[in-house]
Amino acid sequence: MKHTLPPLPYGYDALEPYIDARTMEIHYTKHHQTYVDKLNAALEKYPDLQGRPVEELLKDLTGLKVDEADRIAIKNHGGGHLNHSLFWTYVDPANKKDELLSKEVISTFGSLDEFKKQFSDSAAKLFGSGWTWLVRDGKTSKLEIKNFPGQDSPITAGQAPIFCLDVWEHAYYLKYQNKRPDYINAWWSVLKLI
Ligand code: MN3
Repeated sequence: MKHTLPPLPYGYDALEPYIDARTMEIHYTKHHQTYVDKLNAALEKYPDLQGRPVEELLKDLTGLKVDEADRIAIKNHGGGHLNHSLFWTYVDPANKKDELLSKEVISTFGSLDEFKKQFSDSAAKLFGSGWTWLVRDGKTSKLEIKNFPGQDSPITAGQAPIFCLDVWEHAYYLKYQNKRPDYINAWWSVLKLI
């Protein structure tokens, strides 16, 4: 079984003007597709792993019986595949506000504005390429804002994904160039979950 690009349930222009159609098209059909293809290539030698969901591979990353180079490839490209699959669902224009989550965010961070400020700061400060996440910690069950470098998945670190922001330059460069804070600001307009 090969991993495949999940269908995008909305048009490339659905997040305009905040995230432009050209960026969405390239991000989904080129960047995400490449992670899928390279994950499949990394699993070629391991037929017993090919049927396992990418979440399982990433949760059990250190326990996989694979060569070290392939473990790194599964981490990077499996992470890239899962991160993008989740990212597309979090910004789905059909999403509604999650009242329970919003209440928990307010009780954890003080207010929605304070949460957004902390999350935006974290995303702005992330050095190089990576993702900023709202996660639920596996041990404390508390909500936390976390940066992960590259395509590392919170799942590998024992944290449950709530939502995320892709701060790789490929996610915003065409429209925002070096102005990452403008992209972060715009992204709040397409995140309807809180
Ligand atoms: Mn990306």
